[in-house]
Amino acid sequence: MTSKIRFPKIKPYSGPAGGWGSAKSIAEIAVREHVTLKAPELLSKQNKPQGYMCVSCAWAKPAKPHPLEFCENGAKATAWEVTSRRADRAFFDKYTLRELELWPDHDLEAQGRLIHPMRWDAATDKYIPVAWAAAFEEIGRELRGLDPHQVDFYTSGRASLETSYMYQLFARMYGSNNMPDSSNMCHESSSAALPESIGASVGTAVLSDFQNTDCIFYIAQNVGTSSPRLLHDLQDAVDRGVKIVTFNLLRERGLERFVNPQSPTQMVTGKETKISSEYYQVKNGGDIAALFGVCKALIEADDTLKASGGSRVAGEDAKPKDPDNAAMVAFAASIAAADKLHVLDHDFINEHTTGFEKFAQAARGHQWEELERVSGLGRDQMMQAAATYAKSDAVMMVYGMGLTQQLMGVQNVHMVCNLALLRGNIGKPGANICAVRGHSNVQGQRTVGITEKPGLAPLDKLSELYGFEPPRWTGRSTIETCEAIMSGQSRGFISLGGNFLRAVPDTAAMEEGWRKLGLSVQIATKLNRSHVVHGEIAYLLPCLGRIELDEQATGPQAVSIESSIANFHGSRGMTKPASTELLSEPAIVAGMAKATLGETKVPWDTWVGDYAEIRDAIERTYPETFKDFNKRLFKPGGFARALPARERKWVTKSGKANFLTPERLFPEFSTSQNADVLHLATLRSNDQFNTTIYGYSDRFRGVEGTRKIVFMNPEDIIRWGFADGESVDVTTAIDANNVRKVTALRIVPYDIPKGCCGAYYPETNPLFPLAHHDPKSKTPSYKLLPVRLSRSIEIPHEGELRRMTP
Ligand SMILES: Nc1nc2c(c(=O)[nH]1)N[C@H]1C(S)=C(S)[C@@H](COP(=O)(O)OP(=O)(O)OC[C@H]3O[C@@H](n4cnc5c(=O)[nH]c(N)nc54)[C@H](O)[C@@H]3O)O[C@H]1N2
Ligand SMILES: Nc1nc2c(c(=O)[nH]1)N[C@H]1C(S)=C(S)[C@@H](COP(=O)(O)OP(=O)(O)OC[C@H]3O[C@@H](n4cnc5c(=O)[nH]c(N)nc54)[C@H](O)[C@@H]3O)O[C@H]1N2
Ligand SMILES: [Mo]
Repeated sequence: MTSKIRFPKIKPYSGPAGGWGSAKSIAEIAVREHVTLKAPELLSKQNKPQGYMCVSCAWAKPAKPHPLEFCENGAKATAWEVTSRRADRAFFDKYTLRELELWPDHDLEAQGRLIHPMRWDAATDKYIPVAWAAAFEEIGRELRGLDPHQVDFYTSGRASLETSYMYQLFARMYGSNNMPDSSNMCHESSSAALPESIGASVGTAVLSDFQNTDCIFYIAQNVGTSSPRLLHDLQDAVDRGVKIVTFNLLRERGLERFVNPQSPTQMVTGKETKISSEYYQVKNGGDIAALFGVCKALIEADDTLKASGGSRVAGEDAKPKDPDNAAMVAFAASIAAADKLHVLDHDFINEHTTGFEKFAQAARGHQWEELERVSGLGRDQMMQAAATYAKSDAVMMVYGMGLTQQLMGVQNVHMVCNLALLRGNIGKPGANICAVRGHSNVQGQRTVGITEKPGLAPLDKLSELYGFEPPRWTGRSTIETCEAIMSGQSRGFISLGGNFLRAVPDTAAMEEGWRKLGLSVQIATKLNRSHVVHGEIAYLLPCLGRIELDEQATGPQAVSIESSIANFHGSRGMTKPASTELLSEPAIVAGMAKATLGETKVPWDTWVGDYAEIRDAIERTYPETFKDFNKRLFKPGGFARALPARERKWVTKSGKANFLTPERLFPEFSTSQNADVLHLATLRSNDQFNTTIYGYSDRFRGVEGTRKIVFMNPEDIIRWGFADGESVDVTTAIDANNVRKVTALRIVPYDIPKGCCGAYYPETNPLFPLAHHDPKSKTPSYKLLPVRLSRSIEIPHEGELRRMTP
């Protein structure tokens, strides 16, 4: 292929999400990956019972799927995996790793599938093929030479339940609980907050809630790009008259309007579905204030009604904060008329919750001016959202990374629960919390024991089943692993998928520590930066992808995953593997385990020969959750995991659902004295899956040909004397002694609240200090970082140079 320079093209996108733009994009990627012929047949099996489960996002797979149960981004992910491109021997012969270090993420992965196991050769600085047995032997020897505290076992959320179960067992039998996971950077704030609030470790929503709901609060999630199949559920809901109340930093196209590419009528007529009935553009980090505003309106309306003798509040004597306030009286009256006087569900609050009074006092205490300043929303907007909420019987709370990747991520999630609890919106049809998960099996990995927290894994059971003493110490999560790598405490890093070095914060500094690892082992499908920067002994072990046929001793195997709504699904690979030299992930884990641990009670070979045996082992370990696992593997719609909170059984310390009052509205650092500080949120384009950059087109945001941009409010651009298209350097405005900088981003004027800016992940990850994370969940604050912009001496990026080799 010839070199191609694509100059950036930046202009607002006027089309809907979905529609012909989506169809065209799918066609383009199929051509690009040379998979045109097999694509249509393959895609018809995506997310279907007896088919394969999409390798992109974790959204639910319905029991009655659409004829084509995939989206534009799912199709891209499929094409990217079944591509006919190969990163083959000739490629690795040609380039040293130092040369490959200069390549952009896109170009590394675009070489295609990895096809041989390889070891880094110091003399030539190249990856050269190695036999699997020799690789396992050396990895085992090296691991045995290390203290288990010095080794980290990372998992990216794609690996199956079967692989993940084997992997955690291997790590624990080796003696380590150091199991950092992509989830630590993702929904860990949910995993920390939901158990405290409602005694569930995951969201409580089921698919049928979308059919029974009256209103959906849609917070901080970009449905059109990150989980497009969910748009079908939203579209159906809108068609039934359901209100969608959106809180987002940006006006995301998928949350505005949608043309269903699978509806011939919509495609031909171009009829669009308007998704959000109310759209609130909140400042990043402003959700606690925004939701407090909604809660305050409800609580004070309830107070007002009570004061006027119109309500029935049991055993409680709250005074309206501002009884003379005509606006509140009118507001209360307007809701009460619709709602037969029940602004709050006091029966639910009394029977099922603790902490209401403290929370209500806090809500009354926050002044509207303060809530407006922090959230960026007007009082009237928060009251409007409150009115819509109060007039709806069953309300769902759907949310994503804009809430979890925050310094106050855990409290953000508490706040979502608080709002739900005010009107009993948990554990009834059409209500519930829906945490939209990212990677296709990230939730399931936790369910089968991938965790650094010994208290969350069934250690006694593992000990009983496999006759070993599992480590009881608390292992490292992602941030702690980064610290250990930087300080040299971590000596060995095993990676089950993912691209750790690009996904974590402070990437430039991290790379220096990473090079000092004694051993780095990467199990992967495609080449990425975490492979070209490497430890002293480095292995790159290529594995089968989920879509590929996995033949073992007893025949073709299936694997399983858990979706966003806690349903388990079997998945059958179907395409011819990219190479005969690939091993499956279970086989690679077993190979390393045997070589490291020697003789154990675990029948590794039997498991690899028949994955049903692994599922039996999972069932023995978790008899309730995985009852009849093999029998139910292909149940249409999946089989559900029991979640007591769905039945209003609260597995919390208090035995109730808890109102948990955020200690403040906004994290500690203050912007008021720092007039020149902007708050950066990192974003995904419509043409990437995490660190996998499919291409340079963010269609919905009108950016084509480059990712080196920063979205700014037009007034901010003028106020600071910048110009549209100008090149700026971005520095972190936290620690003056340790300046982190990303250079030459092109300014793109955008509909984003003043004081906020947006830029792409992972290009801006060098800006994030490791310490800039939620203290409880340790989730990096990727959606809120104070930064400064200055004119750059480098010219603005002229589009990405694509250096594709033939
Ligand atoms: N195509 C595609 N699909 C994906 C992925 C991908 O990269 N590409 N990644 C997968 C993974 S691992 C994950 S975790 C999910 C991520 O999916 P999402 O949860 O959608 O995460 P993001 O795309 O990072 O952005 C979330 C949204 O939050 C908004 N936002 C930012 N800050 C704030 C804030 O402070 N408040 C509010 N209210 N909104 C804010 C942004 O404008 C954006 O619309 O998607 C999964 N699916
Ligand atoms: N600034 C910023 N940083 C972020 C985020 C953000 O929003 N902003 N989001 C965070 C989030 S939510 C997440 S989940 C993390 C993602 O972090 P990771 O999960 O570590 O990263 P991915 O980009 O998903 O990993 C891509 C690589 O996975 C490998 N791979 C793909 N398929 C398979 C497979 O089937 N098996 C194996 N073994 N390997 C495979 C390929 O080699 C590919 O290069 O990033 C986090 N980092
Ligand atoms: Mo994620």
